[in-house]
Amino acid sequence: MPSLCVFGAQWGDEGKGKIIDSLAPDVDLVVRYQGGSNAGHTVVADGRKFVLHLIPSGVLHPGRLNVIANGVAIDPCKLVEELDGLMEAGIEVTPASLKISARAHVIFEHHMGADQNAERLRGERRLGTTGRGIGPAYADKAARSGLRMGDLIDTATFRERLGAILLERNAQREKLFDEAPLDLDEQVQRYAALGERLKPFVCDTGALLRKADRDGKRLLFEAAQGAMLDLDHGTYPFVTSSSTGVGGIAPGTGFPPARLGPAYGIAKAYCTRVGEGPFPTEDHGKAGEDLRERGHEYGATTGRPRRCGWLDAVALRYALEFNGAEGWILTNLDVLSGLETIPVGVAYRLDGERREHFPGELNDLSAIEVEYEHRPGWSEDITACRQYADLPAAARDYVEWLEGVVAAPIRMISVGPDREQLIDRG
Ligand code: 2SA
Ligand code: MG
Repeated sequence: MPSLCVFGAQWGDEGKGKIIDSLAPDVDLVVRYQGGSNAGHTVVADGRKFVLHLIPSGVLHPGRLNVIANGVAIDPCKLVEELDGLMEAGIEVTPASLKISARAHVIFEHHMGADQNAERLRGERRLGTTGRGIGPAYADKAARSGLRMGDLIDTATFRERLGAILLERNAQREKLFDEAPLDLDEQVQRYAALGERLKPFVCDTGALLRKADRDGKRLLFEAAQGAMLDLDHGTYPFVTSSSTGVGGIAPGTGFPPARLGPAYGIAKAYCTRVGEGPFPTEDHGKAGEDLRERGHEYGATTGRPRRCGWLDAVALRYALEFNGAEGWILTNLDVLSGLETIPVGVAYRLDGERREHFPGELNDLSAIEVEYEHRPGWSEDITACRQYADLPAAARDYVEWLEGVVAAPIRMISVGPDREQLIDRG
């Protein structure tokens, strides 16, 4: 296995943290390549819960090299907080176990302000962002006016570069939002100190990854958010500002696409979405609320209650297809235990016509009706199952029926939050 990519095949929060953590012992490097501290990857190890935002989910396994590659938008404040939190919990993170790309863009306070102001301006049409400055930071990157980790740690030029940017941003803050300007001295002092702290971790991670590949090391690429939040292929404009699938790896790392190995999507046995935007199989009633409580569906970064509903086979098929997934990993199957029947969206109806393909247009998405199939449920607690054969027959039927509907094999099944609660189907 040269490399492996694991991505979210829904709207995020599919359980990527847990799956990456359980795959980490079999690889040498774990690489985050997009998104930023908007992500919340939860890992439960020996009863202890860790929520990772920027640091790859391989960090709990000693001996792995964790890489924050160039495609990640880094809030240095949050990164240092995360490092300190891990150290306090007894997880050692050193420049030998974590590398940060000098090319990764930096999220500053003005980006967070711009994100939150843009949401306020949008009013009813807000996107429901995490407010972490993601959109404005990636916009600056594309506009070629961003600063990168390499600039942050360059003490000779940092002040001048940030000064030029703040001049423009402060004018906007004052004129458009009647907000106090950010003080250059204070900002330079704060961010330069963060840069100083992070400097030992910063290097050319693209070169490092290519060399690791040449040396026969195994790489695991860890996506953040979900395929349906992909900037190009998701439900635009209700998306995040990066390429959340396999397509983001090459630009986000400098790793040659021809060297990429198989990709696996992760999907929950039901579906959630946090933030605004289309969610065809959303359940607005009691069943949706029950899913939220049983699955503890609250944002791992913002604490926002997640919208809940049923597995959408149309969207999932699309997500697996455009990412070229060889198979997928089914998570939170235990949350469905006790349901008499389990609804699954199998097709859409638009203008009276049956559709099995995910529409690209937002207008079409708001007009669709979902066709459901109701599968028989099971009443047993499945959280202690470790072999596929341990699952009740109805749960196995559900799994095998899903494989058929989505036309892709399910490689692993998660039956609880702990790293042990996993069924590997090989
Ligand atoms: P942003 O902040 O610009 O990326 O927001 C744009 C949309 O992307 C969604 N988004 C997410 N969706 C699910 N999970 C995410 N991470 C956190 C979590 C979210 C949280 O793990 O729970 O705590 O609220 C994540 N990050 C971004 C976001 O909701 C917008 O719809
Ligand atoms: Mg999450």
